[in-house]
Amino acid sequence: MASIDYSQRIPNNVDLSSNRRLQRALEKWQPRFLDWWQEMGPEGFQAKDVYLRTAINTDKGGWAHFDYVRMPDYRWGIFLNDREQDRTVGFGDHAGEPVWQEVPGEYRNMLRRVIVTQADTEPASVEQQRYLGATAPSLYDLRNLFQVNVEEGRHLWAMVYLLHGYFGRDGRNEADELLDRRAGNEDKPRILDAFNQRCPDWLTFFCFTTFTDRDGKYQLGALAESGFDPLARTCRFMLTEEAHHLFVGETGIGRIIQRSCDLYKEDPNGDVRAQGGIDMATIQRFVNYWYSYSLDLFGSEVSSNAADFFASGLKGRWKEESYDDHSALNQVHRLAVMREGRLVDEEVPLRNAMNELLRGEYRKDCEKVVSRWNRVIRKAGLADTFEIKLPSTRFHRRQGVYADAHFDLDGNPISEAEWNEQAPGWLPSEADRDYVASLMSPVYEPGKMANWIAAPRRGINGMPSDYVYVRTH
Ligand code: BYC
Ligand code: FE
Ligand code: FE
Repeated sequence: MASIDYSQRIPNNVDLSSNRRLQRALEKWQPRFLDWWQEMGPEGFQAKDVYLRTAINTDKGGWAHFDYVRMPDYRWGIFLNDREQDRTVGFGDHAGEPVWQEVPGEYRNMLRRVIVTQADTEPASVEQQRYLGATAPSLYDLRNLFQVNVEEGRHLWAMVYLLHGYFGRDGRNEADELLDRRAGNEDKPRILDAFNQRCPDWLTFFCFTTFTDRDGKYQLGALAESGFDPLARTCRFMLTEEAHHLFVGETGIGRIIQRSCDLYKEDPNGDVRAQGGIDMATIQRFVNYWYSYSLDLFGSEVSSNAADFFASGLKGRWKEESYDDHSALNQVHRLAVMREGRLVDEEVPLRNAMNELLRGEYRKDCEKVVSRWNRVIRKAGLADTFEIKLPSTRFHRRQGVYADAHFDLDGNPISEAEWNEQAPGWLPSEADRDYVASLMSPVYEPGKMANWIAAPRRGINGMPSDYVYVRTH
């Protein structure tokens, strides 16, 4: 069951050939996807051999096979984790009932919306990252970018399978629209804000894969709990792919910090920019920007949508099994809200605070990442000079209960005038972006690194660091 049938036009482990209607529908969507990939996927490298991993089965260890592949020949397919015997809904009003193998009619619209929202982010990120190949700091990084890109493409397949397989005609329409919207396009933007932001440089890319892909980890984790079993099973496998994206982000920023520390020590005045590196203050401003945009992806702190998702058994909490009570009724969550210009603590019913709970788990995870970055600084002997810090979850928010007010990095309310005065020191300025852009020249020589980033500790799949991860010519 877990092993994947690659003899089919659409590789899968769901016995697709036994459902001719679905197979035909997906085979009609496939060329549209490939057109989209050619048009909006990685620019300039479609004909190059890339050392990529492909899934061979969905078992825990050893699911990956590595080889040179041209990206358009990557075998995008449909891979679900195995079905669990006698699985029951783990939370909400249907806790204890058998999970659904078909869409429950009363929740159809809600479920479709969640799946479409999840799906929309996947192609969006590929679109945002499509020009980065032209400025890759090394072949190792170039390969990692493309690995992330093809897997986000596969995540789109994962969701489109659900739309085609379980939602009939409107599912097919949604699947088509997923290829029509465009990241950052004014007329047909992607659904969530972070996926309409520009990703023009590699500092941004590594912030995105650290913070925005990490929203993916937590959202997929919540959906992996779903009582709609096909969604739970597909998200579980997506999570195993996601881990690599987070690795790329965290180690990418870690290597920039490492290099920044080295250059700081080399320069007589500690001027990292004078040495062609990215100074810690700039890294911090990019972190502030992407962390806050990614916090927005969890939706409002107080949300009746979130309460409905939980009540219906469609979207659970992070590691739902770790809770004693799975109804989340007769409980409250305390949070600070703005009342007449001041922060006051209020209680909201726990079910309405599900977005905030998930955001809390996410924040804790981000803090661990930041402490690992600070370890790099400490090892360089610069702990007294530099520290990366996450801003308050109230800082620079566009969604939720803090969106209408201004807060400093510590989460204290400030006036609009104060905000306007301080924000340029807290968020990337045009000059920062121009400076970072000025460093972005490609390095395609095996084993060589751009000056602003340290070499990775090890290569991919046990390969040496000077391995030809992408055959650029
Ligand atoms: N931008 O009650 P509210 C990933 C909308 S990332 C724009 O606050 P709700 C990946 C919201 O849609 C994971 N609009 O929120 C990462 C609603 O609109 P409507 C993606 C936003 O519904 C990197 C209104 O505001 N997965 O996989 O409780 C690379 C009020 O809604 C935003 C998911 O998101 C925003 N940031 O929760 C590749 C999981 N936030 O309906 C991939 C599925 C909110 O009034 N999605 N709005 O028109 C969900 O579970 C929920 O839709 C959300 C929002 C958590 C996003
Ligand atoms: Fe994804
Ligand atoms: Fe991802």
